[in-house]
Parts: sequence; structure tokens; C-alpha cells
Amino acid sequence: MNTSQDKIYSQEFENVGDFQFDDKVAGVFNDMIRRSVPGYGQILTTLGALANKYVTPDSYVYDLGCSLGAATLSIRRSIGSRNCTIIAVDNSQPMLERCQENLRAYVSDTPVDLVCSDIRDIHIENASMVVLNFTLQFLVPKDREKLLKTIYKGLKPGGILVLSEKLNFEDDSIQSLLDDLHLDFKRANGYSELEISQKRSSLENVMKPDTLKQHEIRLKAQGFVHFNPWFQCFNFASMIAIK
Ligand code: GEK
Repeated sequence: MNTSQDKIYSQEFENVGDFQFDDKVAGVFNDMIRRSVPGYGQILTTLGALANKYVTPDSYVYDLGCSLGAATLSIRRSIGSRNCTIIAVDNSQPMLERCQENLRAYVSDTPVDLVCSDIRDIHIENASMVVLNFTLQFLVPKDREKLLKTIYKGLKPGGILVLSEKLNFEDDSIQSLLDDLHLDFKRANGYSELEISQKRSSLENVMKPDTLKQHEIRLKAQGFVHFNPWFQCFNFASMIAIK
């Protein structure tokens, strides 16, 4: 996968606009997400392990907000031949073009349908696994419940949703401690103070994290029987919800 270094916010901008998944971001995304999201590699590996346990023959797997296809690739590698199709969706054309190239680089018996669409417009059916790997947080909060309802309906009984998100915390001391640890993680990965603060401003209007409690309440309200985070590092978590 392309590993061009993310230097997008290294020069000072007069006006930092809202973050967009445009061509510039797509070109450095692999580097950006690995240096910004603690545990990203671990989460990808575990998505494969979960797929191996939960993906049933003749079903669909949905990767919603697939970006460059990292989750899809991990799942596809792990499930072998199960007569399944992975439906990978993103509304950024530059991401999908690169995703297509990444998928072409490997052979597999599992077809991937790449769909350029808003994930709010996707019909979900006969799904044994749905992945929202750091995507739900980019929807306006009022649309999150509706998408989770659609996912719940489209999952087969026993099917799994894996939801990875940045988290907010009710406790201000915990919030500021975990924010600080995350900032140190970014510094240790070579981001300057300027890059960190400009990226933060660009995400302010675009990404609104929920608390773990909000996730749990909303998922259970849709009918999910089992819920638990399986991973947390600082203010990032990955949760499982099983129908
Ligand atoms: C990974 N899952 O590497 N409809 C479709 N796509 C959307 C929407 C929307 N409404 N909103 C955002 N996206 C990936 C990483 S990145 C996370 C996911 C991050 C897409 C957006 O274009 C981008 O590709 C992705 O969701 C979010 O495992 O950048 O922190």
C-alpha cells in the first residue's frame, strides 16, 4: 500500500479549512492514519480474526467508509473461500481509486464490490459482518442512529458489527489525560506542534466523537444483544456488537 509521508499540515495555513477526504489526503492516508490512530494495525489484524470467526458462507460483509481498503484486505485474507462478497463503500472517489489498485495487487476467491456512495444510502442485507472502522464519527450525530438501525436490520442473527471510534469522556480529567497521551503518540510519530494543531482545527467541525456509554445505549436500543469494547488505547476504541 502507498506509504507517501503525510506533510499536509506542515506548512502554516492562513485559514485551515474543514478536513476533506480529497486527492491530497487519499495520497498519504496510509501514513496519516497509522501515525494518528493508536492501535490501528492491531485493529486491522483483529478484524481479520473476527471475520474468520463470524463470516458465514453465502453472506455479505460490508466495509463502510473503506478508504484504501485496509479492513477489506485483512478480512478477505482471513476468510479464504466462503462464497461471500465484500461490499466496500466510500463516498471519496480518490480513496476508491486507490482502494481498487490495492485490491488488484492481491489474488483472492472473494469478490469485492467497490461502491462510491454515501453510507447512509446503502441497503444492507444478509450480512454476517459489518465494519465501521473510524467512519461513524464523521456522520452528523443525528444520522448515526438511523445507520445503526439499517445495519442491525441487515445483519443475520449472530452477525457482528465492529465499530471503531475516537472517544469522548464525561470525566474532564480523564478526557484531558487521554488527549495528552494521544498528542504524545502523534509527537512520537514525528508530527510537529503546527501539524497537530492545524489538523485538530480542520477536524473540529467534521468529527464529533461520542462517549462509550452513548455507543452502548444507542447500539442496545437498536436491538444488539451483546456489546463490549474489545480494544482501547488512549481515546480510541474498537467495539463489537452482536445481533
Ligand atoms: C480503514 N475504514 O482504513 N459516506 C461514505 N463514506 C464516508 C462518509 C459517508 N457519509 N463519511 C466519511 N466517509 C478505514 C478508515 S477513514 C477514518 C476510515 C479516518 C469515508 C471517508 O471518505 C474516509 O475514507 C472514511 O470514511 C473515514 O480501516 O480518516 O479517521
